Amino acid sequence: KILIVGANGQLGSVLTQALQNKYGFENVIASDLRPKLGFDGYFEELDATNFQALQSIVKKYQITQIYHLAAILSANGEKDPLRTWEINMRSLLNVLEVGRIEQIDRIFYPSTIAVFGNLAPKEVCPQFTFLDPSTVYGISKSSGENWANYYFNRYGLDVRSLRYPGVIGYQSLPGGGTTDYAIDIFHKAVADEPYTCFLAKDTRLPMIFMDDAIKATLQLMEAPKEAIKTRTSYNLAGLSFTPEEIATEIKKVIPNFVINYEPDFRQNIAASWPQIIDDKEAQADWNWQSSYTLKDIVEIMIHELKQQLTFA
Ligand code: VAH
Repeated sequence: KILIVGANGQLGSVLTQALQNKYGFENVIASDLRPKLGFDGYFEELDATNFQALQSIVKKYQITQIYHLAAILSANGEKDPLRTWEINMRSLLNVLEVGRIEQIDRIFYPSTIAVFGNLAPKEVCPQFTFLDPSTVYGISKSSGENWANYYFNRYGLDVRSLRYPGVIGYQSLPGGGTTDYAIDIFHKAVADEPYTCFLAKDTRLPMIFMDDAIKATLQLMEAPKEAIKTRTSYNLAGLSFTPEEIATEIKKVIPNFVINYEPDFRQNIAASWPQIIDDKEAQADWNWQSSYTLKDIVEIMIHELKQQLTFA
């Protein structure tokens, strides 16, 4: 039985469905602060900063795997740094502790390219380098990676983790990250509205298509234990592009699309992150390979969002 914490989020909602399809409806328990309208499946209301509440759900369903996807992201996190730290760390420590006490088989913990800061190489950022995050979100995730590694080494808890780039999907909306522009831009484009980008036009960032992000997550979680050599978190790459490049690609499909640039505080966050990620360890250890180009992503996003508009 699998428990998903943060099942209403951008990634959580899509991952929940993927897990239901793969392991069967009755074997997946979604949880989040509030129930989600129209959700199809097993659901529990859960605030993961409450250890007892988490433990009782784990016991109730005899949970064997946890995907812990709840967190406050980079841009939102800066509004209240201490609260962000509390929520991101307390929920992780609760998940790790419940994993240890209830002898959970496997835990998934998402990390991020936000663990890197100005000391890490910007072009082609390797797996092992300085971690000097610029946001409280990044600080919580780099600490979280070390906690994951600690629980593995000290207690043998099988925690696995990926450093996601910005995730682009049509199924859900992101919640307060710096890479959100790459989803927002499509929603404006298909509605025939101009888009005002909060990053400068030449800000190159690592991104990944949702289907690739889900594929990588399932692949990592299914890999044999011996294959997982990195117990902090794996670098994961899809592709990298700038706002100007994605706008140019969108204009090939929607010629009237207009983009303006008004960089705000998120520009500084983006500027502290690597532009390109080297994920050769993920490729070597568990055969990771991304499959979507910018052209693919733009075509699929526009097609799917147009359909959503038609049927809404
Ligand atoms: C954010 N999408 O922008 C997240 C992320 C790659 C960064 O983890 O905060």
